[in-house]
Amino acid sequence: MRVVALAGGVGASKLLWGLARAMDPSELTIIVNTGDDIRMHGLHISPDLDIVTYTLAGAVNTDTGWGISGDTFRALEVLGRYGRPVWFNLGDRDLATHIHRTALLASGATLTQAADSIRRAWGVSAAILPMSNDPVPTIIVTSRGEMHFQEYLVQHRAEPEVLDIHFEGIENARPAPGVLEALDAAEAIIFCPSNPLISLGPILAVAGIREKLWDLRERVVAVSPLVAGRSLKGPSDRMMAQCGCEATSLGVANLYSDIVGTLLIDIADAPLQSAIEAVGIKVVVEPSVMRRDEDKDRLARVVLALFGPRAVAAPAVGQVMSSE
Ligand code: FO1
Repeated sequence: MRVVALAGGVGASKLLWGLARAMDPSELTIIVNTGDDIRMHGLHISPDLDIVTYTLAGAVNTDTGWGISGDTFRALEVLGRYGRPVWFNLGDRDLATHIHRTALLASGATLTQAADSIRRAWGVSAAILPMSNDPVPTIIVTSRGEMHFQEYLVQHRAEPEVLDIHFEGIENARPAPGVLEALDAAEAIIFCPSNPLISLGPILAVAGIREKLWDLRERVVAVSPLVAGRSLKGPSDRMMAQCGCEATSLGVANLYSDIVGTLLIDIADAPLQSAIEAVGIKVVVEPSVMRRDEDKDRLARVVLALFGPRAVAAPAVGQVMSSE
C-alpha cells in the first residue's frame, strides 16, 4: 500500500519512525516542510528534512529530537570565537550534512536531489521529498518585530507574542517534483502530529497541494498534535491561541475541515468528539502520546489500520508491541 505522510520536524518524526517499522518503508513517501529552512554561516540548513532523515536512520539525538546522537559542538565554539552567531546549535557531524547540501545546491542540484542524496547515504528507504524546491521561509510577525521562524523559536525561545505568520515567496512556489504525483498515487495520506500553522501550514499553502487534497480527503487521516489543549513539543498551543485559533483538537479540525476525512485525537480529548464530527470530520479516539518506542509503533499501526488490514505489515522480528 502506498502511503504519503505530510511532516514537520520533531513531533512528526516520532510517528514516522513507527510508520517505517509498521509497513514496508519503500512504500512510504514523506513530504516535508521547508519553511523552517535557514541560511547560517553560508550553509543551507533544512531542519525538518534532517530531523526526518536522522530519525528514520536511527541516528537522531532522542533527547532533543533534532541533531545527531552523540554529536559534539567544537566547530560551533570556534565559530563563536570568530564572532559568528551561535544561537543555532549546529553539531560537528550535522555540519557535514549542511556542507554537503550546500555544495550540491551550489553545483546546480535541487533541494529534492540533495535530500535524496542525504537520505540514501543514511540508508533510509522511505522517499523524503521537500514540499518545494523554491525557498519559502516562514516569517513570524511578533510583538518584537518580524523574524525568521528559527529566530522566533530558538533565538527568542518562542517568547514574543505572535501577531501573524507569512510564508515568504509562497505565491511563486511550486510543489517539488513527485509531490503531487505521490498524493495522486497514495492509497493512504497521513498528516503527522505537527503544528498545523507553521509545520503543515507551509506544505498546504504550496500551490496545488491543498486543492489536490480536496478531492482525496476521504483517504486523509490526521493525527492531532494537541492533547488536552497542550502541545507535547514546541509552541503550537500558544501560537494557535495567539493567531486566533482555538488551541484544541477542535481548533486543529477547523483548520483541516476541507481536506481531512478522519482526525485521530487522544483519549483526553474524547469530549471534543461530537464537536469535531459537527465540522464534517470522522473521529478516532486513541492514546496518541508517544513517549516510548512502543507508543510510536502502536500509534503507527493504529493509524495504518484505519486504511484497512492490508496497510499494516507483520511486526518485524524482535519488534515490541505495547499491546501484546
Ligand atoms: N532547535 C532548538 O530548539 N535549538 C537549536 O539550537 C536547534 C538547532 C538545530 C540544528 C539543526 C537542526 O536540524 C535542527 C535544530 N533545531 C534546534 C530544531 C529546529 O529548530 C526545530 O525544531 C524545527 O525547525 C521545527 O521542526
